Amino acid sequence: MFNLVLFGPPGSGKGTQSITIASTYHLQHISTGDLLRDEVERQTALGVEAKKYMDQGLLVPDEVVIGMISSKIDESQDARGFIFDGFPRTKAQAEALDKLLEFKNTKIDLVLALDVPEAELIKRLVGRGASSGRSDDNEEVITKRIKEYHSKTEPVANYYDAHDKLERVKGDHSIEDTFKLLARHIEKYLLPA
Ligand code: B4P
Repeated sequence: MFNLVLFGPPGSGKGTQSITIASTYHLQHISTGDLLRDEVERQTALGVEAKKYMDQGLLVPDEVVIGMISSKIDESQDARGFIFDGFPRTKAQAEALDKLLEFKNTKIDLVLALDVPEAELIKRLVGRGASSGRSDDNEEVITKRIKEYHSKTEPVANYYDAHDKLERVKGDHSIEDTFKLLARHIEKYLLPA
């Protein structure tokens, strides 16, 4: 089994790249952003709670996200491996993920951190907001999301660096060229399926 975390600030291209990585290497894609938006759309109790945070650019509480991930991993028993997109976003989530995977006799193999300048992040997210209508893609909320990233999520990179799992990749190239850079790291572990 090969398990990958795709890490980076909001708008760095985690979701965009995860889709291609998942299909190229046959990995099960788990995006906490997508899972949360699905709960919001279906107006479940979890979704109603999560929306309060997402609309403000804040992270959803750890216990909500960890519970959601745990059941998603359980649903995918036969996967070749997982690509975690947008998770973990706090040190508590990283520790919880290690425990969940250990219980399944597996672990995180590689963490790829996308590095994109802040002005480019804002430009991309404002652009996405204009076309998708996502409620968290307006300039005021984007600024809060980036602040939340620096205070709560960036320390997760140090956590994985201390475990020798982190590789930094420049994410301000085209979508195709960024994928090629990511693929170079992934293919040290597994080839396209
Ligand atoms: P997410 O859904 O994870 O979204 P994101 O960080 O905004 O975007 P991502 O990095 O995936 O960027 P994308 O590829 O879409 O999070 C949304 C919210 O959910 C969070 O704020 C939080 O409230 C909540 N949440 C999610 N996970 C959580 C967790 N674990 N704990 C707590 N709360 C959680 O790219 C963005 C745009 O850029 C797109 O329009 C794309 O087309 C464009 N783009 C991508 N790559 C490009 C490139 N190379 N060049 C030009 N444009 C590019």
